[in-house]
Amino acid sequence: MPSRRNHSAIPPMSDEIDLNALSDDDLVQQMHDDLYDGLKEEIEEGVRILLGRRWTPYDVLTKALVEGMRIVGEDFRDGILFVPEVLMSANAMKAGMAILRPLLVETGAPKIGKMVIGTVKGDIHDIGKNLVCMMMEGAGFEVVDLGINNPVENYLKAIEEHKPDIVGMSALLTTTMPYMKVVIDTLKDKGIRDDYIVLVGGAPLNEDFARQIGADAYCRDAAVAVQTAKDLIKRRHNQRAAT
Ligand code: B1M
Repeated sequence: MPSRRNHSAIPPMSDEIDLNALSDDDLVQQMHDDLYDGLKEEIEEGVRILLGRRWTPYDVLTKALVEGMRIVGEDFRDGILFVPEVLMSANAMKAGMAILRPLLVETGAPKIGKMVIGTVKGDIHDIGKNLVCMMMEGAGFEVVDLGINNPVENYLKAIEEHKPDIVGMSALLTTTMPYMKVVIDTLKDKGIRDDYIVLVGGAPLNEDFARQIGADAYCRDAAVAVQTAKDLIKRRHNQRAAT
């Protein structure tokens, strides 16, 4: 089992640790280690403990899970972790997210817009996209999740079927991010590009790239995606009201 650099001061054998006995800070450190080691059950337990201590689902998500995944990402990049290990971390992360999902999407608010979103063709990374889905749902958007590895045809079919306000795309690889332009160019060719707000996100993207491919905005993270979606929907409504 991989061992994290700068491991926390807590002894490494997670199954010998009573997670309940740890302070909040130590528990979060331990969860970073457990995520690193792909320990699904420990992550589930940690999430439940933090929620029981009245942490908000958003804080559990960002401080315990997303931060833990950031550390995994660094060591994956540096060749310390490899695909099978990262897959285990990803599964542990997803298990934690599954507990948080109903809490984050719980909202009695009327729907403020609809988004179709998917990870683009050739790309199977979905943790970030799933997070965006959860946060958007929590903010009152209806979300149609196309999953991973989506060719342009999937976006077109979903647009036709669901008539969304927003088309969202996620890409985590430098080799797959250009495919976002394929989708946007196809919308342009069909004369429907301006019918939708197009939002893009994923670690290798930036604002320049989003501008170059003709997206409406680049979203650095899920919280930015929510705020950007709200702002652009509002702007659209105002424009329509003015005409
Ligand atoms: Co992959 N992987 N991976 N990987 N992986 C990266 C992306 C990489 C940067 C790691 C590295 O440093 N080397 C690297 C890409 C390098 C590059 O392109 N320059 C890489 C590589 C190379 C690969 C493979 C090619 C490895 C191989 O096979 N040799 C392979 C590719 C498979 C494929 O897609 N065809 C691969 C496979 C995998 C796993 C399957 C093992 C696993 C994915 C599991 C899964 O997703 N179900 C995996 C993982 C987990 C990662 C890292 C470690 C973590 C990604 C993640 O989940 N981050 C990643 C390293 C990294 O990113 N630092 C890496 C946490 C997540 C919350 O953040 O996804 O950025 P993120 O999402 C954020 C924002 O970006 C934004 O909001 C999210 C939430 O705040 N956002 C959006 C994302 N999408 C959005 C869409 C929006 C809006 C905002 O629409 C509106």
